[in-house]
Amino acid sequence: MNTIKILAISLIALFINNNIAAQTHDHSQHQATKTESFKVAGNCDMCKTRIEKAAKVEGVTKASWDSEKQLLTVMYNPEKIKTDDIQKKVAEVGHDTEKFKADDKVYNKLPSCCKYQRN
Ligand SMILES: [Cu+2]
Repeated sequence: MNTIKILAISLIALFINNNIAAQTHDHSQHQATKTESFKVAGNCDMCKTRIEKAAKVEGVTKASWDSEKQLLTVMYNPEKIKTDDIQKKVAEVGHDTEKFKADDKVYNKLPSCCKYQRN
């Protein structure tokens, strides 16, 4: 009876330890590169090219915009850049993001096919 108890406790302890080790490992991976998605308004393939190009600044390793979801996914190094700064860059080329609105002047200069609906 006692042996079983000890065995059970050991197993639980082992399980918890493993979990902590896994979490620590995950955390260190996240610090190197982080993946995040945020809303970016746009229409066509031209928008996609423009948005992704604008988002690929230093510290960003990957930028991919989904026109259906109106969502930009970026892989970046949080030590080098913040997502706010990436959003600003995207807004600068005429595309509204979750946090930053593009300048009207820049928006008005977009080709007609790229003039997405604004709120
Ligand atoms: Cu477009």
